[in-house]
Amino acid sequence: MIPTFAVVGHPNKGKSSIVATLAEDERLAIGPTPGTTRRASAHTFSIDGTPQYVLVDTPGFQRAGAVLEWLEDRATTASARPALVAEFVSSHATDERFRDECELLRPIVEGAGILYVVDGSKPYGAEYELEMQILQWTGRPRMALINLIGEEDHTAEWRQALDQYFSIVRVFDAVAADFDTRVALLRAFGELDASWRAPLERAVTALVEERDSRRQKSATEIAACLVDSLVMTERASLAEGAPLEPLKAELVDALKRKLRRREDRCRAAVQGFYRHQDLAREEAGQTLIDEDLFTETGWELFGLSRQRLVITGVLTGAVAGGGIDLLLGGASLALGAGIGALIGGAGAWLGGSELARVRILGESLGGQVVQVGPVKAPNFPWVLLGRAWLHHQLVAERNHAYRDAISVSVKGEQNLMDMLPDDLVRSLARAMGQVRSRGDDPELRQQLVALVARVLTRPLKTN
Ligand SMILES: Nc1nc2c(ncn2[C@@H]2O[C@H](COP(=O)(O)OP(=O)(O)OP(=O)(O)O)[C@@H](O)[C@H]2O)c(=O)[nH]1
Ligand SMILES: [Mg+2]
Repeated sequence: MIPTFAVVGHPNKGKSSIVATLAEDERLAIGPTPGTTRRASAHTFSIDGTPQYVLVDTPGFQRAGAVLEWLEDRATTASARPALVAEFVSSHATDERFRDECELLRPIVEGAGILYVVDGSKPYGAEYELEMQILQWTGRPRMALINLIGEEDHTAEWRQALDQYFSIVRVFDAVAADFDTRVALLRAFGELDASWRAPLERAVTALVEERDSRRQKSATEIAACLVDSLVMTERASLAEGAPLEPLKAELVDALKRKLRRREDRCRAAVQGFYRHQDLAREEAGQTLIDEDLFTETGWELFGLSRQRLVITGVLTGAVAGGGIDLLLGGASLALGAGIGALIGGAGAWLGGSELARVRILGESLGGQVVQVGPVKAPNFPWVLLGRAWLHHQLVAERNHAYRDAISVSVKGEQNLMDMLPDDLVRSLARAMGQVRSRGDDPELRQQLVALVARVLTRPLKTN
């Protein structure tokens, strides 16, 4: 049988949040009012279609005192207790007063392990003792999870009480727990019952492999987005005698829209790999991740700094074509005064009207064909990659219990891509330069995938 755990406790203590995080379910109902969950529901966590474990979300205890009274009235020997709990459930199946208790006890009676959830930011109280006693009566393997919903920390007093009823007591923050904490918790589940150890070890292995595979898939998607964006153009025919300017501006706008859509598709795909399809981004555009692809602030934050572009030879194309050292005196230029002049002001930085190449492709029937693109601004692929890196990290590290919109700021507000080591920047620059000069080809894509994967494994400091 697949290891199955019923997540139980007082109302509003984060039971559903724990199920959402461990089962990676972004749609499970979580809410600030007690009683959000009304029915027990089983959530199977599968990887590649193979079920790994099941978590049963349940409503909270409502009438623990009355249940315990019923049990104690009929108590005989300790060994008869589990059967008595089962009898309680079967004899109250249609009793509305005990609906929540039946919902939460049924999966346990049917063989699930118990995960008892408490809020360690609230003081311990005697009322919880009744719940713990009922759970003890079931005789099932059980672990207590101290979730911290608020700021205060009453973990120590909780531990004293919980240790008496549960073989394992762990602190687990449903919203903020990182990957390693999650893995450690699964291993602890395996300690509850000998028959669960092997399947949960397999689940841990599968989860770690799955994380690598998600990162690899993301790298493939982001590399594809980079290539597509680097070769993207927009064309229209210019009627004979018509002025070039308005058409050119229209085409630049159309190209930008197309590039934004491509980036959106990339983000959607990455979110899909991590089962975060529904993730909303912060409204109003004031947060970094939602910054439009084509704004000067964005270009200052993501991408490489001007200095780094020059030092690494990216700007001059020297890494692709060779010769930066001859041309500019190499690293001696790094702190030189010439850099600003070389690269130009902020306008030239983003590209402005210069963002993309404009070409007249020759005569068509009624006039000429105008092509805008590909984007030639040097920092463009770096900005794209910086945005993708940040987005990937936010999605990859996000627990499924965390329901706020995605938002972030970056420490020090420095250029994101400057955090990469020089050799990686150079290799990326070479590959991007080749895409720019040669166009799309499968071998280049593969190179880029490997390089992007290296970027994605690097932790990005955010606050
Ligand atoms: N900050 C923080 N909030 C949490 C955490 N866990 C749960 N919450 C919040 O606490 C509230 C209750 O969470 P739920 O997961 O719905 O709790 P529940 O125990 O399933 O509640 P019922 O279904 O009503 O019994 C929600 O507003 C959650 O967002 C946590 O670890 N940290
Ligand atoms: Mg709930």
